[in-house]
Amino acid sequence: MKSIQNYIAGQFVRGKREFADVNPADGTVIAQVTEADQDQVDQAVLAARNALSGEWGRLGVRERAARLHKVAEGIEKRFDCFVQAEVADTGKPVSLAAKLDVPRSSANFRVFADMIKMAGLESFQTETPDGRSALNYAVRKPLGVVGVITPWNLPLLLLTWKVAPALACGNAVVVKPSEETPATATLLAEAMQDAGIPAGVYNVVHGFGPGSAGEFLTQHPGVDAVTFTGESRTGAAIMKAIASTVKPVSFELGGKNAAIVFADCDLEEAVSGLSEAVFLNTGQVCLCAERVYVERSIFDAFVGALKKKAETLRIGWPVKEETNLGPLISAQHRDKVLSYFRLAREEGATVITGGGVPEFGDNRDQGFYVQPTIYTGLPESARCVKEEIFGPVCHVAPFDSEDEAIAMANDTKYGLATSIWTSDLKRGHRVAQAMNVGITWVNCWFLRDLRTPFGGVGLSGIGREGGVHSLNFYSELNNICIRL
Ligand code: NAD
Ligand code: 6OH
Repeated sequence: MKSIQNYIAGQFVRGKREFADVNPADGTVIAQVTEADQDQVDQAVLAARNALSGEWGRLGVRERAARLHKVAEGIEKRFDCFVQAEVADTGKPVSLAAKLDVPRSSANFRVFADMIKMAGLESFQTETPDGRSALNYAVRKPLGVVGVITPWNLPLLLLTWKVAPALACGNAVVVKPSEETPATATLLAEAMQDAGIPAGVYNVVHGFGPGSAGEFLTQHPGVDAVTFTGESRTGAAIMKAIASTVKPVSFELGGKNAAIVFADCDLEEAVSGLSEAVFLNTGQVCLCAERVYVERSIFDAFVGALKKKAETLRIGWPVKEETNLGPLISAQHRDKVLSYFRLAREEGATVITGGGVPEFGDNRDQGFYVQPTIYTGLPESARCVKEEIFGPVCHVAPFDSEDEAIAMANDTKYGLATSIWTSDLKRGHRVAQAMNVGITWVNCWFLRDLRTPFGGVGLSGIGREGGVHSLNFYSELNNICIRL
């Protein structure tokens, strides 16, 4: 049986306890994972602290950036291993891991390596009212030891999205990947070693949240900042846990994202874009649209076309090239999604397609699949319209005016992403600017430029990462004022 270990101070280390890593496609155990105890988390934090005062702390920005480019090369060199590990852990289709997760992970290192080399900071020539003059300028310093806690849906992509800028800014990290998807974080340690990232700069501790590595890390007095991606209620628990030590936090949390489809859109483009926005990664992307608002005159045509798309998705073994819909991550998560399928019916939904579990007649019946599902007919107050489900499911509702669409889209405690589908450019701008979210796409979805601000409002998060926003979060700025 494969074993997945912690990575502390440049060494792969076992612990006293192990837990099973399960393949969501058929429920089989694919590896045993070492669970880090308090001692090992202490060791990882100490290793990171020591690394800051060692070679890593003395490296200039150019050399740091060069090594991060080598990490990207190391990911590319192990491309197939990363793809296989991600597919086995998550059940996502191999085509998706090869197109999205792994290429984006090396891109994360390349972009932040380049950005830190180019990054400038403010300076001000100062004149005070009492006639003195000074020069003010800021310098960037690492935060120190950064705790990185990540979810299971895009494991390597989301981990490197935080690790790359943290290292670019000169920090050392202790990462706690999701217990559901431990493999690629440990594999990344090999790329770190090859790239000459000194021991202790990148540490991995495996385990769970409460009473395990996640909690040990967030509560650790030696951790200077915490960056977290995951559920909103986990964000709240982490915030509580770290309140007494007053650390900076960056939170990328859940969503209940809306899409607004106007009658003047290119219908084919909108249907195909929304099929991705609803079903990509089996709906397990924080940016996925679970609420789709469609102008009444094209409502029936849109629903019919989206149903057709949903029914032609190829649900199957994740390792097969032709598969474009895999299982959900776990039995527990499938129970949650199925409980919303039941609730939708109780709340009075019309089932356009799906709403159940596919039958294969082979080992996939022990996996965690659900059907791609579309509902209509729910009131806006329904729990299925208000709560994040995180599965391949959406509710489609009609609207009659732009104002009504905006009001419905914004009627949520979340505020991560929206997509707007229209061929009227002015309307696209106007509606985009009315959205209470961190990210709005017009005539596209999940089209990323890593220099742009990324994050959410309300229950969807605190702060922004991406581009200079990441550099600013992962740095302390020291402003220096020189009397002239
Ligand atoms: P989760 O919150 O259950 O777990 C995320 C991580 O937090 C895991 O590593 C987990 O072990 C750890 N954790 C759990 N409890 C903890 C605690 N008390 N202290 C410290 N660590 C703890 O999230 P998930 O189920 O893995 O991921 C799905 C959720 O993540 C969805 O809500 C989704 O919307 C959200 N998400 C958001 C973004 C974004 O960018 N906004 C991106 C991806 C996923
Ligand atoms: C959430 O599941 C997806 C998040 C995506 C990013 O953080 C990104 O940088 O594209």
